[in-house]
Amino acid sequence: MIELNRRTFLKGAGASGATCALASLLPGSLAALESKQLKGMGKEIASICEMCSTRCPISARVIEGKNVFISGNKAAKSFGGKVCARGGAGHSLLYDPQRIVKPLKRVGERGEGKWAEISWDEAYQLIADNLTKIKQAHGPEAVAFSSKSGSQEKHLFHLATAFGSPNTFTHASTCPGGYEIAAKAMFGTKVKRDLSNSKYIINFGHNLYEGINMSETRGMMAAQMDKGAKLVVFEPRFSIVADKADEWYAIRPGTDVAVALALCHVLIEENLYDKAFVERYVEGFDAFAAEVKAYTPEWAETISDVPAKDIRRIVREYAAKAPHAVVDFGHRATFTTEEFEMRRALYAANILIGNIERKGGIYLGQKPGDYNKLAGEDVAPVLGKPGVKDMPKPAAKRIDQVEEQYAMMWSAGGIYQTVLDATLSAVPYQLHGWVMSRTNPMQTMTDRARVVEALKKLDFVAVCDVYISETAAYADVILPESTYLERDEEIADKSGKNPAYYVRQRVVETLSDTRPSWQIFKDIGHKLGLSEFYPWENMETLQLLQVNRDTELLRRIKDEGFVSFGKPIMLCEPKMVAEFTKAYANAKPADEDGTYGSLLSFKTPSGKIELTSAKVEAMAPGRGVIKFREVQLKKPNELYFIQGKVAVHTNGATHNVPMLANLMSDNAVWVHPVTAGKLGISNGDPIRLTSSVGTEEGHALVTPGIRPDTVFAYMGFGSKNKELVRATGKGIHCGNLLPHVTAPVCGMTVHTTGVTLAKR
Ligand SMILES: Nc1nc2c(c(=O)[nH]1)N[C@H]1C(S)=C(S)[C@@H](COP(=O)(O)OP(=O)(O)OC[C@H]3O[C@@H](n4cnc5c(=O)[nH]c(N)nc54)[C@H](O)[C@@H]3O)O[C@H]1N2
Ligand SMILES: Nc1nc2c(c(=O)[nH]1)N[C@H]1C(S)=C(S)[C@@H](COP(=O)(O)OP(=O)(O)OC[C@H]3O[C@@H](n4cnc5c(=O)[nH]c(N)nc54)[C@H](O)[C@@H]3O)O[C@H]1N2
Ligand code: SF4
Ligand SMILES: [Mo]
Repeated sequence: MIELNRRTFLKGAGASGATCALASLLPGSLAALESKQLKGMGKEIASICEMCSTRCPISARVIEGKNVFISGNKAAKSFGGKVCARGGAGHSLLYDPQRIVKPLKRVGERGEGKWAEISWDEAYQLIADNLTKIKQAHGPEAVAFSSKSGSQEKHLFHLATAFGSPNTFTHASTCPGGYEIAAKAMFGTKVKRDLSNSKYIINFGHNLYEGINMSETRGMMAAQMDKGAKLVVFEPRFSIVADKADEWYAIRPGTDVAVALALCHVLIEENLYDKAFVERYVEGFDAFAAEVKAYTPEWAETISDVPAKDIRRIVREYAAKAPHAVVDFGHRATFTTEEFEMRRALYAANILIGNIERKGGIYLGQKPGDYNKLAGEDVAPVLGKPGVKDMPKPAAKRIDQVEEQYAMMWSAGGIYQTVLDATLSAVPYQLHGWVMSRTNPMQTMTDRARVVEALKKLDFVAVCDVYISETAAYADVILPESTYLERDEEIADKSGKNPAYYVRQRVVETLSDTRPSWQIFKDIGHKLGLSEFYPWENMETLQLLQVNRDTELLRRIKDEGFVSFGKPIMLCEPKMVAEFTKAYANAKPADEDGTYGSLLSFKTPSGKIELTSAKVEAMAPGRGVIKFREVQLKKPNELYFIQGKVAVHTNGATHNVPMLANLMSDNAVWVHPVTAGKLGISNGDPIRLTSSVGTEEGHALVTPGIRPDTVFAYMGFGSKNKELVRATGKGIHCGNLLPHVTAPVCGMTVHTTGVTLAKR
């Protein structure tokens, strides 16, 4: 048994800081070469990035068994054949000597940092013994299972269901839940934005030039740079998107809903909305129009500080570009407790100009089966869905009570933070165990202290990660997953306007003693005596079942990495429909107006877009119609504390990756000069932020690029876990300042709060 402590981790870790640069990764004889000269050497393997959950298609160059360079897969055109800085740093994670490469068992107190390396079999046994003990004493529902969405989630949740627990959670309630649920309420499904073809983009705090999604980021760049699209940004600070915008308005945090409703008010008042579209496709317009009558731009100005005359002018400009214009519905939907109303108001401003299934607007996307039906022939293969029939249905109710309170929350996503309520307050019943993968709630859930308390109280905690994350530091067992560059996963559907598939495949041989999630959770299933739920052998078997044993297709997807089928189609774009019907002889005939407008329908109770929803009204009385409600995000004497992504890091995940830690390891707190002046704070001064739940110490970045009543920090920094040595204690820990709050209807956590600022 060896004890791992900070020194052991550092030992041999010559590659802290920047030293995991290209040269140190290369086989000796190649070390002197520049990256450009590597072209044509070794081989390129197509796969999928996992430096963030955008999962862009990549091409990884491997020379003498080592991955030396990662670029975008050129077959995936909308991604521009590029990766972002984080995607380009994948091998820095892969070859980081501080990665965990052996299962670890806690040998000290929780969080004390004393670990012993154990074998996989011992780790599985430990987990199986503890889970069985909990199941026998309290029922299987007393164990929660959580994972960021993706392949890991599928395998972990399969285990949860086989084990009998209904309590499965993704990151949904900390990120996309708000806009996904709003879309479900209005369109009956998730929707996508066609930024690259947009002529006018209105953006409420979607910082795509730092919160990167390669396809959308490049789409917006193309719209702005190549096609002259106008971009208007509402953001409390001068973010990179604000910097690249034609107009920036420093909106008061949490008041976006007022401006969005005022946009709708002007569209209706000035008759700028698309009446024919509304008539044909929209349910509940009258009730909505009656409600937004009160939401004048002058009213919105008093709430948001956005000038009324600008709101009116922007609406006119936006309507003039309709339907090839869009109000971006954002991504991280955690600004306030009124996310459900805000995101619905943003969708409403799109619906009113009839930009649905139009270029530069919003679209629903084409799945292979539906696409084939439209084309009248099998253009794209339809993948099989390997699964197990007759999975047991867990007997207990979920701890987040999605069935009653939050009926619209994706049942798989759930209200993640209720794990804390169930653990600490037995609401609605007591949890005893938590198994998690690829999630770091200590950084990302809010109220760090409460997460620590919960982890200390549980009988058993198992974490699967690539590092000893802040959360993993409190586990009983840590399972080291192989990085994405070392593992195979299922083929994934990446369809947009036309069907597409891509696949993650191993780029290099697995280093040391790590395993992929699918194997880890399958092995644990066997140890728990649940073998009947695992009729498949390995990932290859699963992939073969997916392609219905069409090995040719599997080979093609693996070789090309990203394979798209057919022509892009948007149902209400006459030109696209004309090209589509020309290409496919048996295609459904177009309507008289040359579109597929008659095929556009929605999976809502009325079959229309529900601007007002009886279903929502029944579920949450008073919320059927989109309404403004005042929220209190801070006390009068406090400053708003807001956060955002930085281009070179991912959430609470990459701060220990050598190349990225070297690029940025600290997050100064943005403070307006007037606010700083009043408090005697100069640029670079040590400062302290105090909220209702925590205190953080850092440094000030004095800048006019933020509202005087607001402070900002990039998230994910300031780890308090000593094993994450390149990140420990550097900067402000955002999650430690945020109280535990759950928004109604959508169940979102809230990442805005009040703080006081002082010089240290
Ligand atoms: N204060 C504050 N909190 C926030 C946000 C904010 O802006 N401010 N943003 C929210 C948003 S938008 C999101 S999406 C969430 C994200 O929060 P999480 O869902 O917790 O996800 P990440 O922080 O991206 O990564 C979690 C863990 O995955 C590990 N990991 C990386 N690769 C792998 C792998 O291949 N296998 C395994 N098993 N583990 C891996 C990382 O080491 C890390 O510990 O945070 C939310 N929380
Ligand atoms: N480089 C990088 N790219 C990423 C990620 C990453 O961690 N790093 N994470 C990925 C993930 S998980 C996600 S969800 C997306 C997130 O993408 P975004 O949603 O764009 O991400 P954020 O930076 O969290 O938030 C956007 C902006 O909202 C502003 N803001 C805060 N409060 C308010 C408010 O009340 N109103 C308005 N209008 N603006 C406000 C912040 O200042 C910030 O600039 O990015 C993805 N891409
Ligand atoms: S946005 Fe960057 S880090 Fe995220 S998947 Fe794409 S290339 Fe990788
Ligand atoms: Mo996110």
